[in-house]
Amino acid sequence: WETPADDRYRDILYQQAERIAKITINRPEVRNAFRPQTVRELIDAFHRAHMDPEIGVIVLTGAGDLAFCSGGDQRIRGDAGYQDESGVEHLNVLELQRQIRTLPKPVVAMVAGYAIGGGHVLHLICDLTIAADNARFGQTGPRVGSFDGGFGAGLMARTVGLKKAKEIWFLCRQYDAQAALDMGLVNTVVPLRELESETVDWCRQMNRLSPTALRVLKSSFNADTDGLAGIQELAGNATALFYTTEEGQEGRNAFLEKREPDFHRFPRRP
Ligand code: 2NE
Repeated sequence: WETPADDRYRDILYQQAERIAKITINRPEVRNAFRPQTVRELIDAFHRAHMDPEIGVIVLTGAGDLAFCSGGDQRIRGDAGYQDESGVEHLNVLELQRQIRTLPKPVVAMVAGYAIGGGHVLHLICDLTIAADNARFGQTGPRVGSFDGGFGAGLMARTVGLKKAKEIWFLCRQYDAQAALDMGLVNTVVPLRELESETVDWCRQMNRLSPTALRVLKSSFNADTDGLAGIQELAGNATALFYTTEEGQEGRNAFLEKREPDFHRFPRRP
């Protein structure tokens, strides 16, 4: 990676190269479990990659080979939720899920080792998942007194089918990389030593394609699931494209020139 990880973060790393941003959860001592600080930093890093016009694709991963992410840090889970440094209980991981889902660039989960609990939902939310052959997937919520009934349940069902999604949540089993591939939970499985190069290869391929086409497609995939918010995303892309047309600009120009707009010259296409 071209840039050294910068030191503004404590729990994550942010690097970039070749129009790819790599965001790494860096808490290997707890299998990359997240705490409020981690989620806060992830939200900042994704916002940074979102806003950077040099970045076309974002990779989310975990430090080391043992885990992508093991979900919420159970050590700081108080009686009413996950506690931050000042003892306030909040996690905001649902906000992070929505952010990954709606930001207009492909997000790729690069998974080595465990993607478990809330960490499993994070890979699910990403647009694509490249798994190493040592990857293991699963939910633990009903075992540890938790659940994710939002995208964690609904998007899971849309991804692997309703029966399989219920099995994943109701039995809390673990699935190896091949089983995950068979049920459509990941896009490909590669030997661990090839994980990074394969992921970069997929990112390079996407970076060679039309960013606008990828952007509109991503919002299209969300549109029906996300109801009006999904339509808003898709329609926002239509508005942005309309702004680039002479017809859109005529409205602005007429306002600034204090005259009536002249839309007659624009075709009423069939
Ligand atoms: C991930 C897994 C399967 C790994 O097992 P293994 O055998 O490879 O490692 P081990 O020994 O269990 O873990 C290594 C160290 O990491 C800590 C462990 O406690 C252990 O620490 P030490 O004993 O060495 O001090 N660790 C691992 N995961 C942790 C976690 N999530 N929080 C704090 N410490 C953790 C195995 O470790 C495992 O099953 N982990 C727990 C997974 C889990 O239940 N996560 C929470 C699910 S709920 C959730 O994420 C959630 C939600 O449902 C809704 C909203 C938001 C979050």
